[in-house]
Amino acid sequence: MATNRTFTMLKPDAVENGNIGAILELINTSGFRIVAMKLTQMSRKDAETFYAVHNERPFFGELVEYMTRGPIVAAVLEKDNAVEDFRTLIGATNPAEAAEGTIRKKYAASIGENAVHGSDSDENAAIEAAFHFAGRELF
Ligand code: FUP
Repeated sequence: MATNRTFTMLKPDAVENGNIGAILELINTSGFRIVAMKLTQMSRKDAETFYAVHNERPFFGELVEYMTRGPIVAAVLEKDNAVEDFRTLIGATNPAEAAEGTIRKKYAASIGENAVHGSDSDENAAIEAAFHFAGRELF
């Protein structure tokens, strides 16, 4: 059964470029409720664990460097059909292929530095939310 929550990170480039407010505005006006949120920084071990599925890929080292180089905003979002609708809102992994109006089209520089993360399944949304938040931090 589909759940109504997804997990997102506003990645280091989005924070560095001053885009936290604009991205949260888009998230809110697109109908998502913020259930949990914090500014935090991933350690190397955190990033290697979070992205373990990619650890054989050629870009893994750069991905870990990027995701650990500065603070991120981690958040849990709620909406009907949250995972799929949020993937639509963020756009394609490669911003060059992202649709007009999507977060990555507006704010991402490249496939490697693409401003925002969105869970790709209900199962991963639950795993990723639990990676960053304790149950009592969810509202
Ligand atoms: P997405 O689910 O859209 O965030 O994309 P993936 O899970 O496929 O990739 C996770 C992250 O790995 C991306 F956000 C950026 C990085 N990546 C690259 O740097 N190069 C690639 O070719 C694919 C992904």
